[in-house]
Amino acid sequence: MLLVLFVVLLGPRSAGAETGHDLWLRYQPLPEAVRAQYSRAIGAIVIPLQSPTGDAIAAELSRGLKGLLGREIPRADRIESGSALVVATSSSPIVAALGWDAELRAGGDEGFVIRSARVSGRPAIVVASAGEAGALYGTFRFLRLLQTGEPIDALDVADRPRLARRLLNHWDNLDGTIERGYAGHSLFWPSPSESRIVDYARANASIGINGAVINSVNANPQMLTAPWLDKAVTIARLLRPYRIRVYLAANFAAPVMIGGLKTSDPADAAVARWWREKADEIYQRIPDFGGFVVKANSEGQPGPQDYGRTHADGANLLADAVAPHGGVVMWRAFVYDASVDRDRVKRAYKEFVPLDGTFRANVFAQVKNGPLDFQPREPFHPLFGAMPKTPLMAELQITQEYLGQSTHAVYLAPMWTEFLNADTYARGAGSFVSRVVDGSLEGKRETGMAGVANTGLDDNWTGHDLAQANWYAFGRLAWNPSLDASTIADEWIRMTWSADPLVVATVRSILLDSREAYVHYTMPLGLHHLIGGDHYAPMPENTDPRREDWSATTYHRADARAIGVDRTRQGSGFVDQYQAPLRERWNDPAATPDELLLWFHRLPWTYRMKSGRTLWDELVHTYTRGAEEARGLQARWIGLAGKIDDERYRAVLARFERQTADAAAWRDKCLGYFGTARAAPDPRHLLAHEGSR
Ligand code: GCV
Repeated sequence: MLLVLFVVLLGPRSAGAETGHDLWLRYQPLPEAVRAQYSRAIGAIVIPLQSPTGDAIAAELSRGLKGLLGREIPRADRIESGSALVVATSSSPIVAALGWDAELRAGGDEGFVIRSARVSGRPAIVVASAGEAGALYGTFRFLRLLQTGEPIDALDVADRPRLARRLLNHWDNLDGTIERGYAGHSLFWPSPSESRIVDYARANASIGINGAVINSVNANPQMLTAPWLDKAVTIARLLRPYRIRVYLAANFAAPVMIGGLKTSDPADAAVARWWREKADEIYQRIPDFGGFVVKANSEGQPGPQDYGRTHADGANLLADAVAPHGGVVMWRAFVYDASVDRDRVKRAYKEFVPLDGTFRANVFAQVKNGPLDFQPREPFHPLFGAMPKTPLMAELQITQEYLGQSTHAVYLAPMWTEFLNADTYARGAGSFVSRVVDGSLEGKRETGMAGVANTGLDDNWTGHDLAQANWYAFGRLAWNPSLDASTIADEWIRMTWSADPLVVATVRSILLDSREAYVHYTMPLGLHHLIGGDHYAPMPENTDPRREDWSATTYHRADARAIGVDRTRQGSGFVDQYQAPLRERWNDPAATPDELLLWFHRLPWTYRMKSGRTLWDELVHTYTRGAEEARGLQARWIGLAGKIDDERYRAVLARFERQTADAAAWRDKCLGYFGTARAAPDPRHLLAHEGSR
């Protein structure tokens, strides 16, 4: 095991204002002693790769080493004297001579090794891969070793991604606005911001992201017309050296809306031809195009059901169009048609499970982590483990739509690892969601994870400086879903803030505690969707006139007697969408963990909790605790004054001040509302939910 060298950067950075633009690729000068040690090992750089990716590797190494070591490292064609860093693929004679061929082939095009070796009789560090993508990822991994102060004298690192498709989904509209975006306008639209896109690509490549859906799933059909495809071509050109493929969200009604056809019925031959020709046209312009994501028959979007066809009919139509080019279709399972079931969280399972086995091989069902909609806490989506014949792409939300947006510090890795480590029991104990997603449970080769991006044109990309950690963590987990939240946090902090142990420990503790604090002061004990249309402020009283399932009252049903939703067998029966023993466990309030209690159960205020408190007292306790925890996060941040740069310190502090105030507001609003419901029921409110019990 490598021992971490203590690299203490003394005091805050002095030169230049910190905007946060550099993310975790800041490449700040290392302490003198470490610099000297690293410099000895890297006398020259040898990169025998003549290609755009080779150029990107060279540029990154030059930038990174210059920043970290404070000097230019010369490029050389071969190792002549001293020691060198070599970045190469199997096709290079240097790598061929090392005899690593079989190992590199096994690691695939994206895998790599970083090893101390002897090349031409001289000491070298060799970053090698079967393919250029692996050489790129290995380069960033090597730079991370330096950034985090690891020793590099006896390197032996080998890694490869566990998932094949590691994508960001941008909900970017063609007018430049971003649906659920909280960090400025789009990088892509209405015109690509070219230099920002290159930096975006660098950041993504550094964490292994290899695809981007560049327009919103609420897809404007114009995206598939020539003027917009031209812009997609530009974006693809900028991303390509960094091995990031462009994908597009497609509007299912495009044949009618832009194609001049009378129908978009998937059974219509002219419609099939239209999609084939459209795919051919796209591939002609973007040869490495990844494929389509489709939101169909969901929240008003068109889809195959408009013609009496199934989701599989629709997905297969597009899948056949991209198949000759090696493309895929990611068909979203975010459907909640009210006619399917009274309980919204049951609907996707009811629609999709019967279709398992009917999708083409190049179709993913893209499934959100939870069955409702990116709430602060949900049980895992019951589709994981329930569609063994269909590749499932997990969809996580990096942008904090329901988690304080760009105002609250909420590190999402603990939430995502909770999801990935959940046991579906689909093939007995140990059938973790991560094993469904990485394909190992059912022997699947098509694997992937999509993250709804939190990036925008704000200087620091993500609005809140600490929200950069969520982008970083998503990439790391898509690469390896078994990583833990704390390890990821440490890497990110050292590269983004400082290696000062106090800073690392403080920021780590803030990050790791932040999600649970957020749950405590907003939606504890399994409560969910206590919001209005802005998805930010507390609004437990929200009764949406448009749809019952957009109301908050539907999801807590608080009255004088009880609170929560009965999803047991006596209630909506949602528990039975899970495998045994989960269904039995969650059917029984005594066996259900407190965190999910009111998700599955409707319980009287006097219900005795595991703590010995009544349910009402527990709710008071948890909201009060959450608001205190928010204040505690702020206090910990204040302890960093003078230890980090002033710009980011102040920017984050201002947000913590708002977060603390918001947390108190959540506590007061929710306890006030539930306290009133408990004491004096509003009869209209009771009537509204009578039928849904
Ligand atoms: C892109 C939620 C969000 C919508 C989003 C939708 C989806 O409902 O509030 O903004 O639409 O999820 O995932 O399709």
